[in-house]
Amino acid sequence: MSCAAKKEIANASERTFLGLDLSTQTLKACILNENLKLLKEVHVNFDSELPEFRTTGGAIIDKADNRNVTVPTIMWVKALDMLMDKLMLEGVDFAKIAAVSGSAQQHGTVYWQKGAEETLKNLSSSDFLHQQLNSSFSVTSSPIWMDSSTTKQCKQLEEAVGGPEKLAEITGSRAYERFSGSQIAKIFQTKPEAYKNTERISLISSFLCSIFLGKIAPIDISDGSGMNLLDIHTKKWNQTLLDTCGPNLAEKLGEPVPSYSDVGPISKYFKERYNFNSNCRVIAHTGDNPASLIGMRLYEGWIAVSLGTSDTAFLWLKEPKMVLDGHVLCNPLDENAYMALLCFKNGSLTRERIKNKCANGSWDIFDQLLNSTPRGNFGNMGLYYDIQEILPFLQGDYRFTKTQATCKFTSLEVEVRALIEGQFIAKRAYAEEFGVQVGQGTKILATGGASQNKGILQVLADVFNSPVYVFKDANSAMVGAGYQAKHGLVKSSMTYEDMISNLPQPELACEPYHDANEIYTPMVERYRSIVEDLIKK
Ligand code: ADP
Ligand code: XUL
Repeated sequence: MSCAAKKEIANASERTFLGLDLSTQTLKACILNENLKLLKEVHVNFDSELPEFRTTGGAIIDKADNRNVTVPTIMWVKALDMLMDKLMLEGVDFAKIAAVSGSAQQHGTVYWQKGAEETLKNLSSSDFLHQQLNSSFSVTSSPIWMDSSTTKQCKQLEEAVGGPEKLAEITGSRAYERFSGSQIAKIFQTKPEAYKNTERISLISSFLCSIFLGKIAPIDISDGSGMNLLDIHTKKWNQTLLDTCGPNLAEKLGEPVPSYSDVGPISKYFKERYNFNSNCRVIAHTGDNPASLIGMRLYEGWIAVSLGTSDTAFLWLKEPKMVLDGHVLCNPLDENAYMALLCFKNGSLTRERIKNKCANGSWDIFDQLLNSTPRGNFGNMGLYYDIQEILPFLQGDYRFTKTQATCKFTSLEVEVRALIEGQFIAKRAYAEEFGVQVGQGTKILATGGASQNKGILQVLADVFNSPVYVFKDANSAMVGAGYQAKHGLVKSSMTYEDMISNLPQPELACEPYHDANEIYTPMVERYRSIVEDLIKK
């Protein structure tokens, strides 16, 4: 037994928790203390710190067919090596970490080559992870959530169970191109040899967990419900759907587990290389949206709006609700509950494009332009989809004056407001399908990179006719993973509510103007009819 193995983790008041978020553009990590206070935070940006992989916004979009979007899996491993070194440089005492959990961009899949689990178990602590895992992937580029190349496989999944409604009833969603089931089916159909050589398939979250665990980690039920394969009622894989994707898939996926499960001790590699304690536990990792739900401590009556690379909106659901536009996922905190999720692909990167075009690349100028136009934008509306959008399934820019379609707005400030209003009007329209009634005591909790922008938050408050709140520690997915690390460890003696009861409350950022409802309710109606017409074309 090594020295580290003999050591007890420091007493409860000194122990810490490690939370990670492998998001689209960065890998982030934080250290929380026993009271869940943020002690340290580090990150690795993929584009700027790992330029050899040539990603843009953390992804590689195929030039010949922009529906194919992937990431070299080994880039994430290399980013983890760098992240661990940064934590070390920050003086983190790894021996005090009592538990680790993580979150990751949802839906993307990792294909472990035959023999990879053996490699994971026997990693040498004197070398970097990326040097040792370089040939562990049977498919070297992981398809990620931005991919939309699997329309054919989506149809096959829906047909297998009797149509989109039936699939949504079973799995919480009709078939979506980025969901893992159709992505796995595409790999089986287009790279049968690679599929055959695949020992296990992980989600990006369970892949990250596997590295900490030193063996293949189970998929958690919350991220697992973003695959179109899991029965969200029984929390088991649906065999018909597995069979539609490829042979022996149950074996390759392994049994799903509740999101707060303690899945084992930290691996030998981390003990030897970083001096983690033998008693440090690894808690299942989950998707970034479920982790954000944990980090934002959502109560009933709240809607979370995350403004990251993708924009998402989510809420706690007591019961599943069948909708065709949107998703129902298993809840990461409570096995009997669910969460509703809406995802919009064209979030921050589209805002950045319009900022570069209209505001000289400056968020300050962008805000000045936004604030110089009135609510309702003189009746102008814009829909901007740089890449194939999910809700609605459209691509391209669409501009409308009060009366008709137009190819150009009269000024830069009108364009800026049209973008931001259009993005939030869409969120409200789809949220209403989940039964959300805006302005009826609803409160919005904003997070993600763009939630630091007051001008953008004011439009959010107005469109939803609801106050908008933010947390000081903006990265809710990373912090949520840290909370889950503690929750997974202490759940038998303490409820999640008790665990978070002393944390600071969210702060009010903006309130809606008195005329907000009058202006935006008709615009939501107009948005619905514009989208209906565009989809028919
Ligand atoms: P992800 O977790 O998906 O990688 P983040 O939540 O970290 O993304 O958000 C990153 C995005 O935040 C950037 O792409 C950037 O466009 C946006 N952002 C950063 N600062 C601002 C700002 N002041 N106003 C609007 N957007 C911002
Ligand atoms: C959710 C989705 C994205 C990713 C990346 O369905 O596709 O939000 O999780 O953040």
